Amino acid sequence: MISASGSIVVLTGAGMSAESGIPTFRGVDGLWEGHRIEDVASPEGFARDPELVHRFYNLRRAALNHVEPNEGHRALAQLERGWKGGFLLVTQNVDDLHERAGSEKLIHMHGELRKVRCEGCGAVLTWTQDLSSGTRCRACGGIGGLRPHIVWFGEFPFEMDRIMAALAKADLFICVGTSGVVYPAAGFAREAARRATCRLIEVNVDQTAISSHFHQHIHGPAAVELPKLVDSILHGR
Ligand code: BV8
Ligand code: ZN
Repeated sequence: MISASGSIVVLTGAGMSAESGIPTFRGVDGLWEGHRIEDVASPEGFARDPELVHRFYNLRRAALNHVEPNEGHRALAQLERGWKGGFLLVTQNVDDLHERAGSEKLIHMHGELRKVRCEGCGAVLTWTQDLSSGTRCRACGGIGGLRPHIVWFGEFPFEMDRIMAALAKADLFICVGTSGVVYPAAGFAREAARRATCRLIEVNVDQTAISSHFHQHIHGPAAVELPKLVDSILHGR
């Protein structure tokens, strides 16, 4: 499938965490408490009703205390450890299940639930509790400047240069559990496909908006299909 010195890029979306009990965005029809997620996860939404947005993230941050990585997360960590060539895992997810499963070569292109950023002093702080407009910044003591360290709709994703550089030299691109609706992540398959020798594999329980870019579509849940795929990559089965 790929030479042992080849480089692998993996992109994961909400379907990666579905079997850990974290609902996907399409699973809830893109709604939360009757609000469109694009409206809540946006700077405009935060300016309009900061407490609503804080509640949206406080509930999801608290939910992290009750979920565990699944066999899919563990399989990707095993692939990273066992692969001798280049490896990069890019996730659109803001949960910490990849790192808790042992992944290290990891980019959270849409930010992280367990981090907050101070608009006053720029500090990015690890944060596991609730956040509100009255919370004081541990770094500068300012109040009212803390926001989730999350990339909202209309904001620039993190580490795009590093991601595009990895895609430009990928020999294998694996896309797991994303509906391929949100850009620029949804465009990564097309980027990888620019390299004629790159093999593209999609792992999903459904067809997606980007399925046409892939050479292989593995139809099934990530926690079931990824351990088999990783085994075939590492042991050339
Ligand atoms: C940007 C953090 C400029 C927030 C997120 C009009 C047309 C095209 C684009 C746009 C447009 N208007 C605006 C845009 C740009 C916009 C965008 O794409 N909008 C969409 C809605 C049209 N994008 C942006 O604003 C981005 N920024 O464009 O800046 C720019 C552009 C280029 C270069 C530089 C700058 C910022 C987007 C980031 C928004 N933040 N997350 C939070 O989480 O609260 S996005 C959020 O939604 C997720 O992070 C994720 O990215 C996305 C949800 O998608 P998925 O992860 O795919 O999840 P989903 O539920 O959709 O699908 C789940 C899939 O899993 C399904 O396919 C399902 O079948 C599958 N599945 C389910 N169970 C399993 C499974 N698969 C395997 N196993 C299972 N068990
Ligand atoms: Zn501060």
